[in-house]
Amino acid sequence: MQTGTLLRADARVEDIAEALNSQGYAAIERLAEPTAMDVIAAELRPHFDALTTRQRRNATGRIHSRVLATAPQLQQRMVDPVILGVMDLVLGPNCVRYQLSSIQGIEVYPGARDQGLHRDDDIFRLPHPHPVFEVNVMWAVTDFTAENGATRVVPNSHRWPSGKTPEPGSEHLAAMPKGSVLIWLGSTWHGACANHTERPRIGVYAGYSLGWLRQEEMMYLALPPESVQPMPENVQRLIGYELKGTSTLGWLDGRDPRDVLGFETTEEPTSHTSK
Ligand SMILES: O=C(O)CCC(=O)C(=O)O
Ligand SMILES: [Fe+2]
Repeated sequence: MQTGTLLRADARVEDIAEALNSQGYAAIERLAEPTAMDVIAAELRPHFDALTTRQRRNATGRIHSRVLATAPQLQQRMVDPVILGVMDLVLGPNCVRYQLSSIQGIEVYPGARDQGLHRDDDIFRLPHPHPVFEVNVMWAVTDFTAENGATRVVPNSHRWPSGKTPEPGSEHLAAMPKGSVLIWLGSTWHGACANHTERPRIGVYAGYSLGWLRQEEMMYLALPPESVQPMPENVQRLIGYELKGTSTLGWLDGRDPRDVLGFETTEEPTSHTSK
């Protein structure tokens, strides 16, 4: 399997977005410090350890958006300026505000087999090709290697019509050191590789989508107001605690939900597109 190219951490967001739009994915080497990933690994550890054997289906442990409440370093990665800069360019044109659709911590244990290739946005059952409404990222919390279950992606597959499936061996391997991030369009075929090593592979998946679309996870239940109140304002907003249109989309009792909940609004949102 061919190894995908890694962009440098100082790459321009325009160039990252261009790679993403043209080949369906982009990977950025060490966008975050490896030590930040160690902090995230520690934040997530109790949640992974609490999974029962039955929950570790296909030798993979999955924890969900709820973990964000007790993971300040993970919160920071969700609003990484480079990631938001890319989302501004790719999702921004089709919505007033975009949002976090779901988060998953994914621990691929030794012995896990190849995850089947799939398109994440097929949960919406829209025929392909279609305009981009979802963009996903995977932070490498441990190194991602050919042996331990790195994600593989099928270049250019985001343009394929429904029903066309990948040829074996056509994938690119997103091998990347800890702290790197893989970004792919919701329509790009991909999946985790098998883990042939003795150690788990840990990644954090985050889905971003247009602010007028239903979120994959029930975010207001996973992260209710009392758990979101202590978070930074831009994280609260990304979870969905804001108006998603210019006046009424996402309102509560006819008002901005932030005002109703007593959430402090210090500044007009600038970190992602506001039309
Ligand atoms: O764990 C990975 O590398 C990919 C996971 C994935 O694609 C998914 O769960 O939808
Ligand atoms: Fe996926």
